[in-house]
Amino acid sequence: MPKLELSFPNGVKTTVQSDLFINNKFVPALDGKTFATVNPSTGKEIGQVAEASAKDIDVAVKAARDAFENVWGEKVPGAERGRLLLKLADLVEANLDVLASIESLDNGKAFSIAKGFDVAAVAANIRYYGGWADKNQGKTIETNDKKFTYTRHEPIGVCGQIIPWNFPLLMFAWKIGPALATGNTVVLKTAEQTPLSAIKMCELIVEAGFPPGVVNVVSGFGAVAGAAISNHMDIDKVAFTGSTLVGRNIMKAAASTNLKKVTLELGGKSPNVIFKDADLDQAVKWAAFGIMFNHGQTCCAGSRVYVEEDVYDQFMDKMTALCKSLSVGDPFAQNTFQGPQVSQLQYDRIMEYIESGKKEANLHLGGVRKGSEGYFIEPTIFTDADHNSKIAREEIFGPVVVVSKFKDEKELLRIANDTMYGLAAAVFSRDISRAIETAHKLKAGTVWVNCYNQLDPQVPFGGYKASGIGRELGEYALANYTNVKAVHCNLSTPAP
Ligand code: TXE
Repeated sequence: MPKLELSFPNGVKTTVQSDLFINNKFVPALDGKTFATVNPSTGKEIGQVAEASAKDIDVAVKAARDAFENVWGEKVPGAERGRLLLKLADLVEANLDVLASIESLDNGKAFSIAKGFDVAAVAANIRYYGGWADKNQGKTIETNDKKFTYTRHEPIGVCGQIIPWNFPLLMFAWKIGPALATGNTVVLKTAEQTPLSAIKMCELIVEAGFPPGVVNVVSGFGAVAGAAISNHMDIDKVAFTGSTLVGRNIMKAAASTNLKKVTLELGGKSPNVIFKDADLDQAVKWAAFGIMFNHGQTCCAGSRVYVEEDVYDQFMDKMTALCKSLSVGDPFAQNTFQGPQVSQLQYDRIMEYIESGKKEANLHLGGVRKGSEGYFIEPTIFTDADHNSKIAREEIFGPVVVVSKFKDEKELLRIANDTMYGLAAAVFSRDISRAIETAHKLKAGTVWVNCYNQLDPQVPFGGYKASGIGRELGEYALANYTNVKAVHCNLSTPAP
């Protein structure tokens, strides 16, 4: 298929392949199908990309299997795998503007944020796992002096990876980094809303020198290409980030096929607790960032804010002023903080929540579309929502926050933890004992103290309860991509 010729308002020009990436080659879908990727700022098509079917997944899996058996896995020393990952990280940095421009166009996030946060973090994550590639070791285990026993951390094999559209390139890095460092090969499906930045990355994967078949990237839809991955009999592990609903389907598919290993990173409805002794100006800034960053399309978004009664009015005044001041608009404009939601479907879902919220709570700010084209929504605050209302319980995945006041700390903790989710939480207080005690009582995989949305490649991320299974990032993620083999060597015990 022809390459897409892209030129951006910031002067960057580039081309992007529109095909599937299998065996280090760009190839059209076997049945020639394509689909449109849309610019969410305008609602207009950017171009057509290949639409993978189950047959294409078969081809990609075969490439990944051949590579695993012959040119990757334990065939390649960790130091060499690490060298390639470090080279890839350097190439990402050398192509920062191009990658960030593509991300901004296809997803709608502000170019400055795509560059300063997303793509910078992509390089940092890949580099971090490059460092791990020759350091993930087993143990020798003492049993008795007639035996030598040890463990090996072996790669699992072919990994299917299915990613969402909210951080297209960063999720790509979170997935391939630990998988490749530990010697697995990959068939990764991008989200149908945002296929372009990952396809561009594939050019860098070739340039870095990864052997053919180690990384295979397919664009396509969840019900077809995604389901083909989770049902595939020759995929050894599936890693998924997306909705809780689809996460359940992926587990079911794994259970009813080859019991492939499953890790899931799913939704959230994260509580953010502001005590009266917090530095209120800072707490307001972090709380606004906690929910409005990435247009609310963040799995760990602080969508439920609980403020201690004594400072509630003050908090609301400051939070309202701050949210009003956020600049919503063209992702390529210099001061933009918030761009459009990713798609018409996501826009509609959020507006439906806002409509239901109007019946259940007090719409304090926003709640309306911004402009006349694209999928822009004004930062929205609800107050006086019952804890059991839909907007207080369900993941909205948009720039919509529910702020409530609390008096009793015990009751607050009960409400904060009364959710099916457990991805993240935050607490603001100047009293460090109180903050840490609260952090320990919140049932979430990540708790931020006096900050929000802080992610480091070294620190694990993942969910309690229905927010997921397994951990990404840090040393912990390596365990999701290795089988532990125990080897018992008999030194001198005669047979019984
Ligand atoms: O997610 P889906 P959607 C949440 C958020 C959002 C909601 C719906 O609340 O509003 O999910 O978003 C692939 N088998 N999150 O509809 O459908 C799909 O192609 C295999 C939270 O976009 O879960 C895409 O690649 N794969 C979240 C990926 O799954 C399937 C990020 C995510 O899409 C599939 C995104 C199937 N049957 C949404 N169906 C987070 N945790 O960060 C779809 N997919």
